[in-house]
Amino acid sequence: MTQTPFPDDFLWGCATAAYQIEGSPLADGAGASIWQRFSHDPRLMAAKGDTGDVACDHYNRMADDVALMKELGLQAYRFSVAWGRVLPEGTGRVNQAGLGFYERLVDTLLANDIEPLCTLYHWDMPVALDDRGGWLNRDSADWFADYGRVLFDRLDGRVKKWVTLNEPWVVTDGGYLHGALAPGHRNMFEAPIASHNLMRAHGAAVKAYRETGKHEIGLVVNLEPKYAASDSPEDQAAQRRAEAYMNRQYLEPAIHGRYPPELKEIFGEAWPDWPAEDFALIQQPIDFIGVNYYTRNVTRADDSWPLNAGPVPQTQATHTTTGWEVFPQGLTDVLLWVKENYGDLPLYITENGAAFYDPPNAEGGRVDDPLRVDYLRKHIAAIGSAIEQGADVRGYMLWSFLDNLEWSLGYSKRFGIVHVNFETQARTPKNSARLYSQVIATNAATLY
Ligand code: GBH
Repeated sequence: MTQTPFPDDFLWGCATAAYQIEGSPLADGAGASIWQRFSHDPRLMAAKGDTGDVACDHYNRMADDVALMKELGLQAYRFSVAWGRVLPEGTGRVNQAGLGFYERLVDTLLANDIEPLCTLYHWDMPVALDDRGGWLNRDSADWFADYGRVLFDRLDGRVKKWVTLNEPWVVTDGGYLHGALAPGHRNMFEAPIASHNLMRAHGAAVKAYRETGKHEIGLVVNLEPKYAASDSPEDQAAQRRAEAYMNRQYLEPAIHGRYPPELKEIFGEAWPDWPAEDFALIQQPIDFIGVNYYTRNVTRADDSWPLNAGPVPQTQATHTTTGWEVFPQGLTDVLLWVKENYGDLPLYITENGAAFYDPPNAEGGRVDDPLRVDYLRKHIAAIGSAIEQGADVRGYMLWSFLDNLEWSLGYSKRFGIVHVNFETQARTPKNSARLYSQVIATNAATLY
């Protein structure tokens, strides 16, 4: 048997998010989310007409979907809870039917020996709270902790790995600065406030978890290593700004209780002076860091871009259908970067995967997706390499189990290892799913 760098108890799974797969967003007394509102507004949604109304109909097909996970050999499944199913008004009254869906999901996973990883917030704030200012309201930290308590009380023990937020950078940059994602604001003064309140909410939820929770809770960040285009002081400074903005804006306060100084330079007068006590709340000890990795950036000073940092296009490289460069080495580099800058916390890859062209129909019951197979092989090997160099990586959650609603890009971008025919809802494992089953069965030894 070939040597594998992956430890015996390494956790292999897949990830999804509620609004992207569930459908039936208003069923059984659920309160609408900002994504319900955003996707139904043609002025906001880029892929007009694509909504989460049906998505993968996972809300009605949960048991079959878990059976398919079992068939593929998944050991873990990272899902998110739609806040408004559990608390239709965002706070206060609990909707037992909505909570019941997640309880059934968790029980079905456990009955199939699949470990649940539960994310509290994957971008779908209840509209009732958005109408009160959403993440711009300082009370959002308390709303979020109260919501967390409802889930911890009901599910801790059955769920042993919790995530507070998925990618606060994307929530802020997409939702409050550039308007490409819900709630669709474009406001430089709002972005730092939303970011800061997201981090206060993260801290408040971790603090609430410590009151009763007996297992692990962490934060998920999207990381794209930034490589300076040259040794010039200008490009080096651009690299530092880009890194501070995307990669350190959330890890730095969560782990070290401070912001990178570059943010003040980046936001100028839009960057407030924060109350010192906020950092004590934000810097709650966490049990792991979740890393979502898709691509990298080569960065140069370029004042036609915000941050005076622009990308250097990598014309020779392979790109996915979302236009992202395929760069496996970046995953090794970023895992070692986290270790170096944020210490020896256990790491999970909480998302990694790629959209490539797949047909809308799985003709003859098969989907040949060689580019995705190649992407996965290389990225999993890149994790192996990081482990060999000392990174404490404990698991890998492939994005994604199913083709799904790629947010404002709609159904045109397919990230699944299981093909979904959105006319018939038929599921067809792609060749990449077969590859992944082998990776799991051999703990990746077949890759070496
Ligand atoms: C994740 O975010 C989400 O958590 C998930 O819901 C989503 O479906 C999945 O990824 C796929 O998109 O244009 O080259 O500069 C992804 C975070 C941040 C990754 C922005 C790509 C831009 C790369 N993304 N980044 S580039």
